[in-house]
Amino acid sequence: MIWLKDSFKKAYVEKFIEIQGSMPNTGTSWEKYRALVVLIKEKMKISQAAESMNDSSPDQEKQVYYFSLEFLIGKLLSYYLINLGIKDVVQEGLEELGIDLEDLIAEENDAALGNGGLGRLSACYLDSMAFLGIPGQGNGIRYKYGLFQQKIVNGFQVELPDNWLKNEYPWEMRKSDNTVVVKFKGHVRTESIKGKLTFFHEDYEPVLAVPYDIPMLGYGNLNRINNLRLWSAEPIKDDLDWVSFNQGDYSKAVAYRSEVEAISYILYPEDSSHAGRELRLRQEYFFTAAGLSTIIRYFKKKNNSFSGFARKVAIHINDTHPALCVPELMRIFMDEEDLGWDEAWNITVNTISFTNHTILPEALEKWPVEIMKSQCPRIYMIIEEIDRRYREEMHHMHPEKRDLIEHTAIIRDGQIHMAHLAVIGSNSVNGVAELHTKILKTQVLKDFYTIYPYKFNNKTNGVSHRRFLLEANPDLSRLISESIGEDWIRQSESLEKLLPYTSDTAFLEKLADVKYHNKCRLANYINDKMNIQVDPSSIFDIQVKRIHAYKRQLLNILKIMDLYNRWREDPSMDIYPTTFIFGGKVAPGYQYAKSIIKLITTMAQRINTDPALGGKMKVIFLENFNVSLAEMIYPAADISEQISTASQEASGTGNMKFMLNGAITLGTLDGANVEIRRAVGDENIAIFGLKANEVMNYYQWGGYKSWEEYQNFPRLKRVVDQLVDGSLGSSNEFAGIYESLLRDNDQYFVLKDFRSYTDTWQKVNLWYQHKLSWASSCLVNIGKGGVFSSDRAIKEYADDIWHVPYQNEIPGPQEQSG
Ligand code: T68
Repeated sequence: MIWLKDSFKKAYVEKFIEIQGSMPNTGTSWEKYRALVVLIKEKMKISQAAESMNDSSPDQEKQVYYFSLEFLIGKLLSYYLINLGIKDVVQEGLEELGIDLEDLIAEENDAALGNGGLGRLSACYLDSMAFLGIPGQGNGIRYKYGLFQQKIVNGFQVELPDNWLKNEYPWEMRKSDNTVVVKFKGHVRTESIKGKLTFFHEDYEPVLAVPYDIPMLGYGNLNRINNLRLWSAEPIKDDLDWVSFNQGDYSKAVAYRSEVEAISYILYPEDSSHAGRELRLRQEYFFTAAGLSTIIRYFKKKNNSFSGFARKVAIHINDTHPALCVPELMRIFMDEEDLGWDEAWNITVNTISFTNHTILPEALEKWPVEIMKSQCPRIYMIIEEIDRRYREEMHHMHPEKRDLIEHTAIIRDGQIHMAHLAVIGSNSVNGVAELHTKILKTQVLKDFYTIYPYKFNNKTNGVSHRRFLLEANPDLSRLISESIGEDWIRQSESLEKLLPYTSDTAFLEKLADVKYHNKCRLANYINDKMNIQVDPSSIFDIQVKRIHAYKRQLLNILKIMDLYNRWREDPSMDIYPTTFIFGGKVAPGYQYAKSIIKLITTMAQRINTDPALGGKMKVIFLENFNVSLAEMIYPAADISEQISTASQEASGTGNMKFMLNGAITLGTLDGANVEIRRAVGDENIAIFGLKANEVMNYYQWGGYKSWEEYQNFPRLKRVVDQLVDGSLGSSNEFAGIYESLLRDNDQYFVLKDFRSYTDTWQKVNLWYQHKLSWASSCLVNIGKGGVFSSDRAIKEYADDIWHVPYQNEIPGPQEQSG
């Protein structure tokens, strides 16, 4: 689809008049934005049902369904204009109409239907599937409220609702015709009919699942427009309960309505803990059941037997949140399609694959049997039966290993272990970086690894380099394309062609200019938003991600406190001026992490207003870190802080986004940092701290005494004491942090790693002063970043897990013009 400027202008004006009944120059920015989105959708003919458009052949091509409670897609307009190859034409055409495209882009809400890494990963994966021509559909929830918006008030996080659907969301299309009913509660009546046990789910609470589809457009690939299907929960009658109304019980009817609407009301803001709330379980069953019913309906249109199901359908579950796919698919096959247990089980296991994203024990999902039984009684029966058969089979295979069975069973101590259900019910279990997969095999899921070694595999995460480099960093993209051509946009590994330029001074200077320009952009934003001036020629040392104890923002701010102490003592200290930038949200109930924000903002206030420093240090906490802000931050970074306690960060993906934009990683050997180091070489990354096996040995055998670290290093003792000795104000705000370090023996080894962290930071600071050496290392990071593209990751999923073909040679948008 290519427009010439004049035909675009004509089409746009006509569309605007059609929608608004007036000329564009009379409209608001919002109206202009909406008209542009509607025009693009029509032009691409994506108002048709995506499934029929992609697959008109009688024989169904294999479909991949990516089930996730989170899709953090961010803004689409600007990105889609790039993917369609029409951004320039549209920009110029609008300009001639007196409209600034940037104003329209600013109107779009950032769709924040996710918390962080896991949610953004699913968005990147849909992007790459569309690009690679894989028929891959997302399945999730259309939350009325996305992740809260963060304000910083008096240094504290305050949460505001994210009412992203307040205006309409023009990318989505409601597909009422595909509405399905999901059944909750009630009870199951069992009857033997012609010698066969038959199950009737009675007195259930019906919930309508109404799908809204968002088109997923890959770069240059218009033959394949995929679909993100998000389900909204609605009551079955417009206003009143189907039963209670007839019985005159209005309050019950109203309760029914709000209970139903609650299901898709809000995204849970916890990114790393499991609270076990009933509503969360209802969300999980809701989108799982609705998604599966779509899959079955579509499959039945094209096939008359289920025997080939797993050859035509791959269902991927993003963490355990959609693990009810296992019993629900069993239920459909047995109760609705009349298959026997064994056949249903074979198909189910062969269809489903599972990714684990965390080893934090508090994040592992467990549901009390009682909640499952009351919300999903039939599903509970099936889980019980899966568990019974699993135990029986294990007993036959390993009669001597009672412990093994107990450790791996699904139901234990009145709880349902969702990771166990997911492992047993799927054909593939993958971790998200090599180290993480190894920890799964040898620690967290080691018993399962002995039982099903063939299921385990690694798929190191990847990020959309088109979103986080091509779109986010236009100047760098231009420099790259001018030097090595445009192949890298479609083949991220081609970025390696940049490597010969590491000794080209002129090129390195251009690279440094681009970085400087991006830093100015961020500095202006900071000035506008916070009225703080930061020096774009200072080092931008950045840590942006969710705030969590294991990610150790604390280590970073203690380092800053230490530096500040030393600088005040010795103003002539040879340290290059640095701007420390933080950003990230905290789950509203996570008090400890909230106090970390307060510590950062307290130090920021102090340092930024200290005239004696002469601006050598600044500390910035950027509020409301989200996808759009991220796209401005990564291109402006010199140092990428990836400092989690080794073994705790499954992969990280911010590390990859920073790298692709030419930042140097300062990090521990954790998650994908390990692979980043291997890719760039020791001399192009700064690594410090305990190794994963050292940390795990301490966890297992003890032997760490944080008190000793504190006592033996005066600089460290001083910053820890400053948390509670009144230097930061009279309140007792940071006592909890202090206690976590000393009384609770510093679970995340902040004190243990402090010395090597500050030493390494100082070396990096010196290194930065050798401009060419630094720029050359930045370039190595960009050149080696291609392997961390989600295209690579998705090809691996397609080859090893889903067994679907993809296109390797995809023409760019320009070449498709006709
Ligand atoms: C992240 N996990 C990992 N979880 O922490 C990160 N959890 O290392 C990894 O790179 C990323 O997944 C992608 O694999 C999360 O982001 C969640 O967001 C989450 C959400 C709900 C419940 C539990």
